[in-house]
Amino acid sequence: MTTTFARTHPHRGRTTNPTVSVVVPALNEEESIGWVIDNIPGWVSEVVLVDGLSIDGTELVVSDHRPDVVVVHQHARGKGAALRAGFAAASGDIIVMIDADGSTDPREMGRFVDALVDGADFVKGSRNLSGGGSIDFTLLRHLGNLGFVWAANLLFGTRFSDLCYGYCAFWRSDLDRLALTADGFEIEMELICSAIKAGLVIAEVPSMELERRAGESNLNAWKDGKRVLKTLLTERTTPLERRDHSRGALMIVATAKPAHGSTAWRPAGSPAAALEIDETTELMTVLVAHNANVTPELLPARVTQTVGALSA
Ligand SMILES: Nc1nc2c(ncn2[C@@H]2O[C@H](COP(=O)(O)OP(=O)(O)OP(=O)(O)O)[C@@H](O)[C@H]2O)c(=O)[nH]1
Ligand SMILES: [Mg+2]
Repeated sequence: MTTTFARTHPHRGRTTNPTVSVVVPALNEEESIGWVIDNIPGWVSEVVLVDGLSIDGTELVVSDHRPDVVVVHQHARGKGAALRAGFAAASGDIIVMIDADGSTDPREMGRFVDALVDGADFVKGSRNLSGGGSIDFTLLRHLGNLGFVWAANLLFGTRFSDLCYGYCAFWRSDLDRLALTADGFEIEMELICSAIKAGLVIAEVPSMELERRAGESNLNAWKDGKRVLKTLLTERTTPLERRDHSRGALMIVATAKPAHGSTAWRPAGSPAAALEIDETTELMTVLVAHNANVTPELLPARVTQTVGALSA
């Protein structure tokens, strides 16, 4: 395990016997998600699945394999929006993020949690430490990744061995300090840059990236690579306090999901747009968190309960 940065803030309310929430963003992963759910360790107290409006049976498979999974929906498209919604919904002391395609192995989770309990604030998996690796890297992605690691280390004076990997864990009490805003795959870069700037003690643990078990990749190496690069460069010069995360993470817990192919569930632009939901969806609970600019008037009449901060 390698550790970077000195702690600049005291531990707040940390326990040696923490509860753990696992957040899993999933977009059309019906063929892989069952394996992922089945391999989540028994000591995990909560699994939050963020369904990115899948048009396959992802949610059904999940509820078959683990009926107590908390399913939430995101307010904008993309892995970043999904993770932010999932983080806001999580209730455990520790949040672990993993992918739904089987490429991040849930059986490795213990080492992430152990590193946090041992004193780290933020733990990231590394495919380049001894004991780690990847059987999912293409040459282009591998070279791109090395470039990002080199550039980030240069810009931030760090000694990371890997970046842009979707296996991370942190204490939920630090979530607000991370002030996350990213909607797309650049969320992984934003997370690390935020953790650095927030002065968190960051540890790397070895991780073996597996092949996605089935289905289609959502990543476009060039397009998403450019977003990651932009995030890295912007992050170096923008203090955390200047980041506008007022749009916040808003997630919607529904009893039924919108009809397949529904256009009513739009990517966010305004909170009103985010809440424009399909007529077939029966909303039970809307969870609003992190200063989302949502007022009670914007909530549809069918919302029976709100949890979290409404900015009224
Ligand atoms: N909820 C949600 N999940 C998403 C979205 N985009 C990607 N994901 C999930 O995020 C995880 C990572 O996405 P992948 O498409 O596997 O991207 P990748 O791992 O970089 O690419 P591969 O190595 O080719 O699999 C997977 O679990 C996806 O299902 C989205 O818009 N919404
Ligand atoms: Mg993947």
